[in-house]
Amino acid sequence: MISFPNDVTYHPDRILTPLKRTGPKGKGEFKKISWEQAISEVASKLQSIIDERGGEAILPYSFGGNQGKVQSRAISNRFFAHIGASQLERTICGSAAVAGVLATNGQTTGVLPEDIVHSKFIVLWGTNPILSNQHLWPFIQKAKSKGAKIVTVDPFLSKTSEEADWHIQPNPGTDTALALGLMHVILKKNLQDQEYIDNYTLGIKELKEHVQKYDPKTVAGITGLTEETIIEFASAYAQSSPSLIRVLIGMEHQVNGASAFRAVAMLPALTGAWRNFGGGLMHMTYELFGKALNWESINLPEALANPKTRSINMIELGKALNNIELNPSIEALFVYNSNPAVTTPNQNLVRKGLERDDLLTVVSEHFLTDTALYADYIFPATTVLENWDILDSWGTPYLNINEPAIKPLGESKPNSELFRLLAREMGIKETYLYQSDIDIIKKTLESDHEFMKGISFESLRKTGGQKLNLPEKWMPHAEGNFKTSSGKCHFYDPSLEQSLPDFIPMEYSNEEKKQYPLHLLTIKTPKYFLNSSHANVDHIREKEGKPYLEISPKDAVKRNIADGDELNVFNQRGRVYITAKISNKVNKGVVCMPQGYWPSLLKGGSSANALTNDLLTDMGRGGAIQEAKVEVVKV
Ligand SMILES: Nc1nc2c(c(=O)[nH]1)N[C@H]1C(S)=C(S)[C@@H](COP(=O)(O)OP(=O)(O)OC[C@H]3O[C@@H](n4cnc5c(=O)[nH]c(N)nc54)[C@H](O)[C@@H]3O)O[C@H]1N2
Ligand SMILES: Nc1nc2c(c(=O)[nH]1)N[C@H]1C(S)=C(S)[C@@H](COP(=O)(O)OP(=O)(O)OC[C@H]3O[C@@H](n4cnc5c(=O)[nH]c(N)nc54)[C@H](O)[C@@H]3O)O[C@H]1N2
Ligand SMILES: [Mo]
Repeated sequence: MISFPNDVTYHPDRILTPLKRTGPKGKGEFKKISWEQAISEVASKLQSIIDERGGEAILPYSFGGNQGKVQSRAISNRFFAHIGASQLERTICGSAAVAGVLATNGQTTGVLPEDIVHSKFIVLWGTNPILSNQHLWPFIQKAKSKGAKIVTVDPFLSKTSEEADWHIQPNPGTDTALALGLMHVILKKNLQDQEYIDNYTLGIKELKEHVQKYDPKTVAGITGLTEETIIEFASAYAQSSPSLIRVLIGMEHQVNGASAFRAVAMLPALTGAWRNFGGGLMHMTYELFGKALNWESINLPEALANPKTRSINMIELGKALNNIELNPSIEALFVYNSNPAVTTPNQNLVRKGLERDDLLTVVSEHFLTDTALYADYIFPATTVLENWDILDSWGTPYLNINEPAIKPLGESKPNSELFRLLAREMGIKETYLYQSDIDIIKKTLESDHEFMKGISFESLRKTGGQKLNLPEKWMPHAEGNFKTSSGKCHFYDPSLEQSLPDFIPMEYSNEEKKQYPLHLLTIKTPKYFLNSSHANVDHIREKEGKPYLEISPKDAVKRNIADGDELNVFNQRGRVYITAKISNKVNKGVVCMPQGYWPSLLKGGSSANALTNDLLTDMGRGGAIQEAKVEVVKV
């Protein structure tokens, strides 16, 4: 078992005082200093940068560490907006997926998680719920016990795929072609729901013409699947009812990632799956909270209206830190709720940036992460057991309140308090920077929306979390009601750069293909890490075991690699030393290693993201992290 209190809050390695760097960057040599000194020095350094180079020379960097609305955005966003900092495009997770689904449906809230128990044919498309969506898995099992067939679509034989009735294993990044191929078969076999299409969709004529070229033979060539598999999958999906496709983010990290989501999202409208309770697409639920809560309390318009400052995409952190032509160049990086030296693609470029002696790096953390090693100043952050917050949900309709269970340990402070202290030190007068956490939460809950009936600050304190007050049977598109500009499901949209989703693969030169012939997946296979979180805890890392490169028998033989051999996996961006595991979990041509391990704790000092790409996706400006080619040799 892992225990959050023991493994995080009370962990002996926890940082409990502010620290100031004493040795070279990256070496982890620090001395303890007081909050007064740390705040005074950081505030004065930020102020000098603002005076000399302008606020845009400061870049905040935050993401998934804390997803509470108060500790992830309210005060920090006001602070950075006020000082005119560069804005961060926070697109590393979900952005491309959302952009794709929105292009088709206009909203991402489809079937709700608990309603999956009514489904009879469940496609887990590029998602691995046994590991990555553990609260959904029991409902999938319940559906299975009631006779549902479970299908996974995944280039990797994930834990979930091992449990599924049918694992369909396409080449990575080819889902757009597969989805269009399924549509080809469905239309050819006349398995579509014509009435649903006529009433609630736009562009069937264009789609029909478009999918002509995605015949099973062509799609088999692209995906590596057999023609029979494609035909059988299309038929089984279209003829089962209720049929559900569950997507999360797995296939978004490809150059074609958003198009894949856009195409997959069309399938339930083509077959009319939305008509049946438990049928349709299951994705996110943020729109429900968008309506339910008073978001202006978090994203205070008067505080955020100000800056028209430039945006830097978080995927491109390495490029941004090393770009001397940026005007102004980045002089200060302020990291909280994130560990970019591990989780951001193109790790070596990120580290090269972090090594810059002229860069002021400030990190707020629980632990001395690989990012914090490069900090000039580290602030000790509270954990969720020690601060207030309010949390919406990514994929459920439950609203949660986070009430501190204990007083902050040591000198740790919530992120919100850190930014209040900096604001005060910098002489900022605006009262919105000093609003208390509880006041923000209470105001966020001030909403007359019907979804909030029966939910209040007091009731949430009693229950911890409550389901939004939704209609008993949530069937958003049983009768259309898409949230697109036309109110219909968009098979075709001339306002988009691609009016129809198309499979456009990454182009590699013959030279590159020869040098780096293997497609590398770097996915969340560790059960007990949350991205890079918890990967520093010895007994958790022991439970996960050391990382392996999964390689197919054919690719291994070709390279004279045996199980357990030490390997050097490399490309033009970096190299990772890792042990071989010959397995049938990947097809020939694909290799896979886990993400999340800290480079500093691995032999060779690099982890998965040393090999990944910082290219952006086709829509949504996400990261094509999985578009990485490598070669492997024995060391
Ligand atoms: N244990 C654990 N749980 C987690 C996390 C964690 O780190 N550890 N992280 C959390 C976070 S931040 C997120 S975003 C969610 C993500 O949860 P998921 O959306 O489930 O995403 P992943 O686990 O990244 O990938 C799911 C599957 O997609 C597959 N995949 C990769 N490329 C492709 C492709 O091109 N096509 C298809 N069809 N499949 C592909 C991978 O092989 C993998 O098995 O998980 C959350 N849950
Ligand atoms: N190769 C590859 N790279 C990936 C992915 C992949 O599948 N493959 N997945 C991507 C995805 S989906 C995501 S979401 C990102 C996640 O990437 P990150 O956002 O970097 O997430 P974590 O690795 O969990 O790091 C979060 C850090 O925040 C700290 N933290 C937690 N709570 C608090 C708090 O209240 N205050 C402060 N100051 N700090 C706190 C934790 O200690 C931890 O070090 O990684 C992405 N990177
Ligand atoms: Mo994520």
